[in-house]
Amino acid sequence: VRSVKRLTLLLSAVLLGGPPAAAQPLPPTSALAAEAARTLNDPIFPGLGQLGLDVRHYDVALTVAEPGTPGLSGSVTLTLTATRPLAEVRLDFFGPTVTAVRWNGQAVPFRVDGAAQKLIVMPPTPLLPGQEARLSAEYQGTPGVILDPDLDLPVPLGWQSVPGEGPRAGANFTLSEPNGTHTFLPSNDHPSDKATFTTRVTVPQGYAAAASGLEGPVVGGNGPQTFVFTQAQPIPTYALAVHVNRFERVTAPSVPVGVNGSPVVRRDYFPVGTPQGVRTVYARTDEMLRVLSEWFGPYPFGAYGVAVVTPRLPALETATLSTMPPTASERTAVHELAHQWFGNAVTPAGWADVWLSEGFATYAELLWTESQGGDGQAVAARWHDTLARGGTRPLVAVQAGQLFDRSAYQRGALALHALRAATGDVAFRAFLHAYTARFSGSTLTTADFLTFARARTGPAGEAALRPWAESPGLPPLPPSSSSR
Ligand code: TYR
Repeated sequence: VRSVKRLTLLLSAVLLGGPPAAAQPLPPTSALAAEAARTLNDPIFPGLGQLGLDVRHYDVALTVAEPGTPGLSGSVTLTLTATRPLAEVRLDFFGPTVTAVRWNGQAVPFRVDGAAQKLIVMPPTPLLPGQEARLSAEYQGTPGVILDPDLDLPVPLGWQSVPGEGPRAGANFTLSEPNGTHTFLPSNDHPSDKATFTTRVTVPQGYAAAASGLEGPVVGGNGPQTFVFTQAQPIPTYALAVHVNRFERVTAPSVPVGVNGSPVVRRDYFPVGTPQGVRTVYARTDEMLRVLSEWFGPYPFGAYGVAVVTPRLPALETATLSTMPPTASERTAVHELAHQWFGNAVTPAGWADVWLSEGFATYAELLWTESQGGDGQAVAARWHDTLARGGTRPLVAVQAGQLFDRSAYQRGALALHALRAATGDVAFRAFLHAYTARFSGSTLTTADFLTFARARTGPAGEAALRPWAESPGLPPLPPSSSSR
């Protein structure tokens, strides 16, 4: 969703008395086809996305007939618009076999390009800026496997299957950052195109599904049941959570830290048999929500909680429902919660800017430590030591292996510590509130961040950030901020 552009289109449609596209002459067909093949040209993942495509909403229906096995059947309707004429719609997809595609309800030709990981759809007429269309796809089979050795993750990305073993039930869930969502969902799989989601998951009796957003009534009685979730605020595709397991759904009183003090629904999902020690890590989520919202501004979504998985994978900040391994610490819990603001609501425009997610989430760990009476400056000093010993780089990543490295996390966090030291706590907090208010629901680059910091905190704030953003070496440890 690119709301500013949408507003501009809407305004010009109103002012000109018709859709703006009608007035523009169309380029010749061959030029349109070449245009349609352009991706978003992300410097780290150049193949992702389609230039000019804007997906506003995904209405996803997934059926998991045998939890714990990879098989899946899906049906999705995307609400699309375009910011340039598109003769073809090229969605990222490396999933099961596509059986049907419809355009505004009418069957249309399509093809799958496995090498490019695209589902290519030919609409009856090009999609023009300002027009909206509904593209539906049906698919069934086994999701693709996306391995990126550079990322150092222990599993392939995307749709996960955990076979049942002994008393443990089979389970499935998504672990998609950065580019795994298109293993199970045809999508414009790049953070610059955020969208809202309706997710319906059908599972056998005895199982439960969980997904990003607020849960609606369960559909179905005896036999398979369908769980429905509405994610009403736009999120990046990688942040979509889908979980299937034999779950205990544990609710807690809502916490009034949403926009204008609105209640944030609290629910956690624990696989049946999850030990108490694992659950204890989440006993203070309400306090974490209060502490972080004081620093960051209102919590941006309608719900928060975790879904615990059994494999020992890295935790992931899936929207409204963080995905947590059984080994996660309280510190990891704070980190994933902070990502709801930074990553899910305020989103880096491309993968090179991922420190805007990881640096802020890491800094939240320090803020939480301080709120519990701990020594934040000691935390910062440890980060600085780690970077001094292990090496570091400027904040904007230039290759996949850097996305989740020490510099994205600790150097990114120290950049914020430097800003705080330069401005004092009061101005730093005001800056964070203004930042989330300005960029929640949208995306930004590192350059946008620096511009915004200068506008809000003046040349001193920008000067504190610059060396962290740009210097090849390690700037000195910022001093502890006084509570000015
Ligand atoms: N973003 C995660 C964090 O909170 C790390 C991660 C990255 C986890 C990619 C999974 C993944 O696929 O730090």
